[in-house]
Amino acid sequence: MASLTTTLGDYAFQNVFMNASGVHCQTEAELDQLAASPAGTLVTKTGTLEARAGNPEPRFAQLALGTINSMGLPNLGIDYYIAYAERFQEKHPGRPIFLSVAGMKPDDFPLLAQKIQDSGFTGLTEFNLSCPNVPGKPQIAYDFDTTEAILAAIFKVFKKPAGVKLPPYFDLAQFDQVAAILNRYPLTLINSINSLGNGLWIDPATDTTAIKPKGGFGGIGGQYAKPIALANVRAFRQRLRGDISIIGTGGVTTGRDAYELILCGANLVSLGSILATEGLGAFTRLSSELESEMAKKGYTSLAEFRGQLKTL
Ligand code: RRO
Repeated sequence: MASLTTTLGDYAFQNVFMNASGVHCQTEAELDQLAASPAGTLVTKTGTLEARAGNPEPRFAQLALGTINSMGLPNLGIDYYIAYAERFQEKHPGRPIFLSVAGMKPDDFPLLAQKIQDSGFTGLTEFNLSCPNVPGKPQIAYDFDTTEAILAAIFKVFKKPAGVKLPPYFDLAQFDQVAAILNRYPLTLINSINSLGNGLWIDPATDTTAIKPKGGFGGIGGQYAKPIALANVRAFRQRLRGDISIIGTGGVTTGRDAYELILCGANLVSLGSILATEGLGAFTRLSSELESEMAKKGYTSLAEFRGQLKTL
């Protein structure tokens, strides 16, 4: 029987799947439902220093092969998610979870880091450097100088396990540059990739965009993103220090998709669009499909094929 247990840094998880931040994780009720699902762990909605309402609706739409969103960082604020995580730890010792956080400006990042550092949180923190949807704010991790400055400021105060959520990159020189920066900091993980920023979908019947914010531009997820996600996980696995683990995110719709992200080097696999579309049942279906794929290939553990992509 194939096992889906996995490790990331010093942490162990009973199942390789988790939610992607933003999906089913804004409120305590949603987070509790994730905790009761077969997912191996969970991440909160990206929290900011102050709670935010986000962008005007409609701001999410289902597309033929995925989703488009311009949520605009709606969240209940970092204090809410830290308090949730502290309660969760009490109730579920030995089940590490992730906080996701983002600054509305670079100077917010060390303040967020300090709050988490000063809290009782013992899990992992994902600093989101790649939200594509706040009007007027660029995706931080496309600006390498700002990325480096933020990492330097975070690690001055932050001593707990930390990672960064990255946008998709498309040029091998970018992978070299970003990996060189990341390798200079005591990161435990990266999460690759966020949605494909600023896509546009047009309704053929009405010639209208699918969502309202930013003139219809939004982050694209689902099957559209899978080949980009595979390439990003693979490219970073080849360039990052061995002690930096990877959460693979992007376009996972089947167990085979998850298998391929693990072949590229993923330690955990997160579900975004498919979780939004299918609901929590996606964890059961994908776990069973991944087990079948492993059985077909003769594997009983993820470690046997993680990172073992073959090339010609
Ligand atoms: O809230 C959002 O609009 C959002 C965020 Br913070 C993100 O990181 N990725 C995304 O697709 N949407």
